[in-house]
Amino acid sequence: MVTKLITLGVIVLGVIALAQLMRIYELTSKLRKTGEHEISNRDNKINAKLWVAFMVFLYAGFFWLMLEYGWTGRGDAASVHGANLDWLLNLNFVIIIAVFFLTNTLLFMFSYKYVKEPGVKAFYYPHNNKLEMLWTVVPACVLAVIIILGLQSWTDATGKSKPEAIRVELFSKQFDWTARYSGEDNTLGRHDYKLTNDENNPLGLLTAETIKSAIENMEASMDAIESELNNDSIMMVPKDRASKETDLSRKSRLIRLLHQMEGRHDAKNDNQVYDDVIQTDTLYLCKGKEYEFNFRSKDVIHSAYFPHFRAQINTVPGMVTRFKFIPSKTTAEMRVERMQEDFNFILMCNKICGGAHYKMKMMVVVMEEEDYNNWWDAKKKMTFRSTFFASDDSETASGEESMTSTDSNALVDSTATAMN
Ligand SMILES: [Cu+2]
Repeated sequence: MVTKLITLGVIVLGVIALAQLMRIYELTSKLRKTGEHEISNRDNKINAKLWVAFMVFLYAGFFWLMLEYGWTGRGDAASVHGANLDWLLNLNFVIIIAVFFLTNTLLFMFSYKYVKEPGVKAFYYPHNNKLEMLWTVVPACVLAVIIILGLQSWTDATGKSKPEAIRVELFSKQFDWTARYSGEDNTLGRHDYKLTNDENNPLGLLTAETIKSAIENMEASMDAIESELNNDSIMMVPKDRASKETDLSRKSRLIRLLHQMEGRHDAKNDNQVYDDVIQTDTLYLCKGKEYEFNFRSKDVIHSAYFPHFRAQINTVPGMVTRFKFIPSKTTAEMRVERMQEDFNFILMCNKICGGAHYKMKMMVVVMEEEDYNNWWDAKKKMTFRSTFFASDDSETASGEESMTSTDSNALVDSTATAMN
């Protein structure tokens, strides 16, 4: 507190001192009978030279940054389309850098060359149509090329994926990612946010059973509220009572929608959901396989960012966004290439989405096909059904067993510990 006051005092006194200095300067120039606006020839020459010195300093800083951090500081891409995207980004950089040097050199050198000379009057040159045309048309053409190439890359990345592409959903919420592999049928089952339930349906997947369970949950919670409201022995302040009543009416609206959903539901596609596999913590990918990622968000807008694969897209509540890519390097290969033993690919949130945004990330491991198949063979038994809706059939046992056998993979093990 005291230091703050002292700092404030120093600042105030500094400002006053500066004002007094200005005043002295004004008075001396009055005594010398020269206006403050009259700058001496010597000062002009010094300023002109300082412009050039600043230009040299600016360019030296630019080259120093380039040498220190490397060309754009990204490293090589680890996806097939990433190479093309890097080419495009490099093209942008080349254009920007060329324009940067051209305009800055002109600016500083003109200030130096045309410094005010006594007796020389400035050349009055207000307008030139040809020049205007030139600096409008040339940038417009260059921009058009960049934009068209960029749009092409964008439609490539977000366009339709091949039928054999592996479909994976990435579900975002404050503050983590959950992956859902589409299972044996390679089709992601349907979902509806109204069915979301932390206990048995974190992703709001849509089947006859999940609807039934959602209705049961809703009925139970409505019963609890109703009995609280009707219990005379509980003293409740009017504000609490009102908020409970609002909650109850909201829930009764929701349960009507759930009943409608139940009536309309056709269970013949339920298996598309049941064989889906939910995976948290780490996303496992296979090198050389095309992946179609479908993104959803539970709460706010997040942004899925895979820096090494050069992919990023927003995840938006109420809609599914998509892109595809083919990983072209395994985690092990990247560790050798970057000479970094603990290197890991990462998926992170790239949109400030709340207090713990900074830790919203998921490790990504890319494996060779054989390793990947081993992992998947164990993992695919842990379906949505066996995890959450195991009925009397034997699926539960095999599901739980495979949970431990997954960890036998050496790479998976080492990367998991590295992440922690
Ligand atoms: Cu986020």
